[in-house]
Amino acid sequence: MRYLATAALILLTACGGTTESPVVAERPRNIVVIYADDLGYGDTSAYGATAVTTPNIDRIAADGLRFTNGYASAATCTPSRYSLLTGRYPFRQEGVRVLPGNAPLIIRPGTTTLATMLHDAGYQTGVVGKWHLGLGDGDVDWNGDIAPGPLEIGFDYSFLIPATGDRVPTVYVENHRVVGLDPNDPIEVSFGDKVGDDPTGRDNAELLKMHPSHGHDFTIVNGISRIGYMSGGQAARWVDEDMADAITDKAVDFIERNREQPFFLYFSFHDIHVPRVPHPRFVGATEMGPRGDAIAQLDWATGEVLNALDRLGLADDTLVLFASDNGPVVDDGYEDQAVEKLGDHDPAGGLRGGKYSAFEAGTRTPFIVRWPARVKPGVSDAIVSQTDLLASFAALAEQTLSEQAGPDSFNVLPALLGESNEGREQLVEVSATVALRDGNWKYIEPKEGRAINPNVNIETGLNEEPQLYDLAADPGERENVAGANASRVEQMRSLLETIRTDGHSRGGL
Ligand code: NG6
Ligand code: CA
Repeated sequence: MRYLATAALILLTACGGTTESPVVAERPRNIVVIYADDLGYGDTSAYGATAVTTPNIDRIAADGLRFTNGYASAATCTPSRYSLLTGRYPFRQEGVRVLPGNAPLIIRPGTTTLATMLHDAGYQTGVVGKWHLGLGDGDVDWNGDIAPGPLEIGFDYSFLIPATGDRVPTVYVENHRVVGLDPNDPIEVSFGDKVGDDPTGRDNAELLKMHPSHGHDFTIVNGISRIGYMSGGQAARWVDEDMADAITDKAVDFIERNREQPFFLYFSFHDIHVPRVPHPRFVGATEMGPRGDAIAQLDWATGEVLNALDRLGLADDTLVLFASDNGPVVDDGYEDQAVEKLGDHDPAGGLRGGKYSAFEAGTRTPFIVRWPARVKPGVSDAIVSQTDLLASFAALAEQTLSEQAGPDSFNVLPALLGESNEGREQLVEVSATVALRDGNWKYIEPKEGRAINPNVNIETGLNEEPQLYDLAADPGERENVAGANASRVEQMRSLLETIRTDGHSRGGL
């Protein structure tokens, strides 16, 4: 732990030298990234929701800096997580898209990641929860050592939901091993031909406690049919109702075990992704059914982390970042009454689109930074991206990044700390197409496709014509002003092209 003695001195002098003046931490003792899944810009009371209250997330916001222009790099999970860890836009590498449950690790060992960088800076690094970046280097054997994975890209500890709650294998992986696996009941997984003879949602709907609305009709585990086939590993299979408790316990354990030294925890929720099966104690927490109750559960888990930090006396000097991997979706493939019980709740908080969409709700998410020792509470309109964490936290931890590292990661530390209202000037938003935000202008690259994804009932933002929106005048992206601004459209089209072909967007590379 190091403190900026000069800053403290200046502060002491400026405050008249009273002994009560706080010492200004140069870098946080600990860093905790709390990452929600599919939580929309408007899904927490911190961002205006009234149909659900999120006292713990609101506590982070009340004591921290709440961003109104904080972004994930993409409108789906894998690409956003890839960018968060590598500081690279998803299109820099082939195959960075929503992955099947048996996909190989897509971040190659040797890549600079948030975890390698913070590990080098002296933090004990851990990831707990949803991974969805692939494991192994091809044909992963779930019965042996599962590698490479997080431990090969900078994490000292991992406890994972390997892909998603709705994809097999439905088991936890701790470091290199499936937890609780009986070697006499080996796991087999397939995203092609059927393996084993477990019942499936397609053939045995009578066994289901939650029915799919689209897809999700393969192997049934815990009364819920998933994406992909799985056999074996009965003793290791998770119980969805206990998942939030299981991962929260591991996250709190990690904090407790590392209380004596600096740590970086990446705590990645399953909630509020489908299947939404909160623990019975959260059932009925809201009037919105499982989707709302999953938000209540996620808020509870957030509170458990905050309480652990309080209990250990670490809260003041721990930087907590709360964000989500992409925007909201109501029906994402199971009949869980999310549509029927939505009522007046607007998961997108007034933005257009949602998960999968090129419109703002696809990538603009809750984004809150709390670090009591240094960050003053407030609200910031600066444009910041999760892609920026690598460069920004490197600056914070005084680590020098190599030339190749984080080619799209900008050091927006002053904005993250509330010391400046300037974040990024430009930002790329990845979905089924690509969009560029430049200041308050938003350009969406033309692409053929359906205007609405009928399964999830979300506007995709796809259009064969270029789209340009003035987010200052038209935050809901209602009026396409491309026609009246041909030169701006051309300039943004060409800038986007350059960002892609150059292989980097950060200057000086
Ligand atoms: C889709 C799934 C959806 C969800 C998504 C990934 C179907 C019909 N839909 O293919 O339920 O799993 O992938 O979500 O299978 S994400 O948040 O991990 O990107
Ligand atoms: Ca997601």
